[in-house]
Amino acid sequence: MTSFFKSKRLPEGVDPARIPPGQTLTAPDRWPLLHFGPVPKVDIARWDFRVFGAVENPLVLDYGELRALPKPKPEAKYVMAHCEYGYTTSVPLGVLDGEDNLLCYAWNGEDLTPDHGWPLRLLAPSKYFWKSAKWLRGLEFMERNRLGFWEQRGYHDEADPWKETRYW
Ligand SMILES: Nc1nc2c(c(=O)[nH]1)N[C@H]1C(S)=C(S)[C@@H](COP(=O)(O)O)O[C@H]1N2
Ligand SMILES: [Mo]
Repeated sequence: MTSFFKSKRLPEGVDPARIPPGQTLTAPDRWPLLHFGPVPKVDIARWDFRVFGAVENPLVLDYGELRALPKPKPEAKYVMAHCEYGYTTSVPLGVLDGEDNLLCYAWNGEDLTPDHGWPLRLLAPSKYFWKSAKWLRGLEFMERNRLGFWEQRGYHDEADPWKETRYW
C-alpha cells in the first residue's frame, strides 16, 4: 500500500484511508467500462421501472415519470422545514441526507402522539432538538440559508450539541 501511495499522487482532499486495500482511485476522464454482455439497445418509449416484491405499493414508472421524481437541484444547499403555525427551522441539505435523520410519523412501533409531532416530524439527532420540527407541512430546498423561527430569536443556527452552539 505504502508504495502505491508513494508512486501515485492523490488529489487534494482525498484521504488515503478511504481507499480500500487493492483498490485504486480513478477519475472521471478514465471511468472504466466493465460489464457482462453487450450494452442494451433501449426503446425509451417502452422502458419501465418496477418497484415490486415485499412492498406495500408496487409501482411502475415510465421514463418520464422516473425523471420527474422530485429531486433536489444541484444548487439546493439548505432545507427549510415549514410547520403548522409558521414554525420554521433550516438544516444543511447534507444533514437531511444523513442516515440518522428522519422524517417520521411513528416511534417504537406506534404513531407519534400529536404533542410529539404527529402526523409528521423531522428528527435530526445531530442537531439540538429545536431543529426537530414537529407538525411538518413542507420542505423548502434553498440555494442560500435563511434563519428559522428560533434562529431569528437568538438560537444558534448551527445547533451542534458537540460544540454547544446554542445561542449567538
Ligand atoms: N412545529 C414545531 N416544532 C418544534 C417546536 C415548535 O415549537 N414547533 N419546538 C422545538 C423544540 S424547541 C423542541 S425542544 C422539540 C421538542 O420536541 P418534543 O416536544 O417531542 O420533545 O421540538 C421542536 N420542534
Ligand atoms: Mo427546545
